[in-house]
Amino acid sequence: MASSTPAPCPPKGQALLEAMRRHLFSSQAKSASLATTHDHYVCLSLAVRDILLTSWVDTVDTYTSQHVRTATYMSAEYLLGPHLENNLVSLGLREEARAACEALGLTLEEMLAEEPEPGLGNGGLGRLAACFQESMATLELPAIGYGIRYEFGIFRQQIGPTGQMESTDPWLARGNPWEVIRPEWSYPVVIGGQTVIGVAYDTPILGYGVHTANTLRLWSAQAPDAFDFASFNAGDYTRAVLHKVQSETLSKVLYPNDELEQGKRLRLSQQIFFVSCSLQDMFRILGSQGIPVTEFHRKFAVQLNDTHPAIAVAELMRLLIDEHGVDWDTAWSITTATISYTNHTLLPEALEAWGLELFQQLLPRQLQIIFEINARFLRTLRIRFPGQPDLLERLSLIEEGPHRKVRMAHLAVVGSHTVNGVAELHSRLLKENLFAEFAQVWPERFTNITNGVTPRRWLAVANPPLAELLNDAIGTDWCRHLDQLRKLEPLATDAAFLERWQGVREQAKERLAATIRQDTGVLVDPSSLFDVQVKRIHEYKRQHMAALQVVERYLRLRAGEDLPPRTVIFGGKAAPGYAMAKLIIRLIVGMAEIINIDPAMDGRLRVIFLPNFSVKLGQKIYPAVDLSEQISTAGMEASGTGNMKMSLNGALTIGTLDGANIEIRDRVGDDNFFLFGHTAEQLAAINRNGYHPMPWLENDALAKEAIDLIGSGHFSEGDRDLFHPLLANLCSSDPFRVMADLGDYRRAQNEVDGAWCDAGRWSMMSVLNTARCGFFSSDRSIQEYAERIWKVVPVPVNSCSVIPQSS
Ligand code: OAK
Repeated sequence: MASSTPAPCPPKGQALLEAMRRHLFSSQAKSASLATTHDHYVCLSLAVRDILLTSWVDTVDTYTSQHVRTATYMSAEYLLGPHLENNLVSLGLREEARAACEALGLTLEEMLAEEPEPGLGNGGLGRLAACFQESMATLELPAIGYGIRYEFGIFRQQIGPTGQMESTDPWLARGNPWEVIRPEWSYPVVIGGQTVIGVAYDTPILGYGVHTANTLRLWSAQAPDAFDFASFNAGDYTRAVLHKVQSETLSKVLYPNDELEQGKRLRLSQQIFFVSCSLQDMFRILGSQGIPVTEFHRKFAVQLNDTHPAIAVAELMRLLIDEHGVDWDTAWSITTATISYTNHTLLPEALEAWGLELFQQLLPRQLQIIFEINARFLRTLRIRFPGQPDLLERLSLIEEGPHRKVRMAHLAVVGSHTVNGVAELHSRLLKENLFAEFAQVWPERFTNITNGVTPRRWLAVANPPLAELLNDAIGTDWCRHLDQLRKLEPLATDAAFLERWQGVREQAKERLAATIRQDTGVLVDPSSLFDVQVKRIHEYKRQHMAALQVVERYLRLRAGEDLPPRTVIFGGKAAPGYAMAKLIIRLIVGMAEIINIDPAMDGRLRVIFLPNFSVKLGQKIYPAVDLSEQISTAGMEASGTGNMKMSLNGALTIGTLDGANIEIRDRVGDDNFFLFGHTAEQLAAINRNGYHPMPWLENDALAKEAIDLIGSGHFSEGDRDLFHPLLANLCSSDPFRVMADLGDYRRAQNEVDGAWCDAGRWSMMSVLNTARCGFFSSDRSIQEYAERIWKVVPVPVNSCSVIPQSS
């Protein structure tokens, strides 16, 4: 707790302070003497919530009274991150809250640290959904986010000597001041003949500097009855609560797989559960506004965030036909005019396909509808493409064979008016590969919308010193119009500005160094080059290639080479069942243990694995990155969004021509980006000729030495077997083409070393990265969705409360 005498509170801070005191009594039922830090956090959050409630209620009133066209975003994941600071920034009240805390002998940082983050997502897809919600509100677009209120979010990761250890994430254990339960909006969903009830929990999503507060509506599963009285009276207590327990399992926990489909019964149940509740909610809204169901597509645009909600195609048909008496053809026109689908990966292991038996057991009526959709679809194909039964089989919604399956991506494409990829290259590859034949059938259906990130969370909240420098240098408009960052360009050669820029960067690096010390016990030098790769651990993202590079650097330093000091920082979770990803973590941890205590390194190399990468931790990391590692195998990373967050905060990228890296390089300029590696086309050509890593490895003495060192047990306490699966894979099939790119990666890393030695030039390149990254705002992405796909227009909310405009 702060002990110095607090400065006098400004008027709004005074109001917050009073509200905090009031909530301590009326919400927490405590006196000051018994209040914990968590109580104070809850009181501050409730005080902030009181302020934003006006906007929230006014927004709903405005949308309802004006019968506005509404975008609804359906996503199984929302990786939201903490709300408090984001809401304070959106309301322009961060400094007032700081003053209020200080008046109570607290610090704002203590309060922020108390907030558990809602980790209701795995990685890129879930975080994008969260950025999009915030941008929709900021752009004053009528929108609702629909998803699942998982009781346990993404697992917590601890790092021990054996690598990753998982534990549960009980983020709701102490309550959640940001949500409101709406028991009056609950809907039945029949799954496998049993009825489950979905209850709405609403969270306000504030726009920045506007009065719009949209709703994120997450469904929690409940049994229709607390228990079965017949069993209870017969003394069978377990049976009496069985259905309750089974039902509530539906929203219990987030599946921790990123881009890996496991085809589990519970997962399909989760999907129909949240999709059906959401669609029923839309019918309820329609009814409450007196709009006929045949106008569904005029009232709502429904965006599917990948195929997890693709069952919506069949469920909307079912609701229209069975519940609302609409005929098939009208229902189909409405459905396809309503739904659009975003694909987020080309990886085949992420493609959802549900076994027919399971589908039949759980969702017999929806399966019947899917068969009918398919029959009609194949009939039109047969007429357009006569005599091509193979084409029909390839495009069918049903995969034939001994285990017939429903192809959810095909259902999504057939049921949507628009299908988009998330970066230029990704959208092109979708049209050329995954959906090539669909693109021949419906070329006009496919488009691209490049991803973006919200500058509020990823700059204003995460990096206040940089935000302040920007405000001084180019005004405050950048936060709503990120293109304004262009105004920084002339300052990239201004010595006084560069000095301030350097100061901001040093602050961020010192802050991260303190976190590293706290979380890992390792001391790092904030003046060393911070080389960072944080993202889910996956072989296609090639953390093992970065690890090999670190081993090579270690060998070169030991051999007496003079290289500038580097701190190589890794972070990210591995899916609990993904053995190779866990082994990669184990390797990094083993390397860190040896390298960080080797006196021969003389402080010139540190390796860090930061445990439990999350939105909160990301906010500390992104501002402190000098070198952003975006090194996926070309053609495999759909877009990436960490690449945008780092570049926006002034990092330089070392990267392949993959995903949005290509567009980042196009914008920041090839002089300000370290490019390496084969292109997707080159890799395709190599693959056609039959790839083998050995020829690449045989010509590369340093790579061989690094692999041998790992194989010798140097990083595994003498255990020569531990990393065998990883090394054998690299040397035999090398599915992610590490060996083909390793030499060029080394060349680019050497260029980085050279560039880092010219501090002035590096700073200039850093400024240019920020200056030219305005395109990658999620406001721009959402503007494109709204104009090109949803046809939804802004509806400003007038409110009597005043919102200050500053970041
Ligand atoms: C997760 C599960 C299934 C399918 C895709 C994902 C996913 O997270 N994909 C990621 O989506 C991000 C947002 O579009 C992209 O930036 C990442 O490149 C992509 O891997």
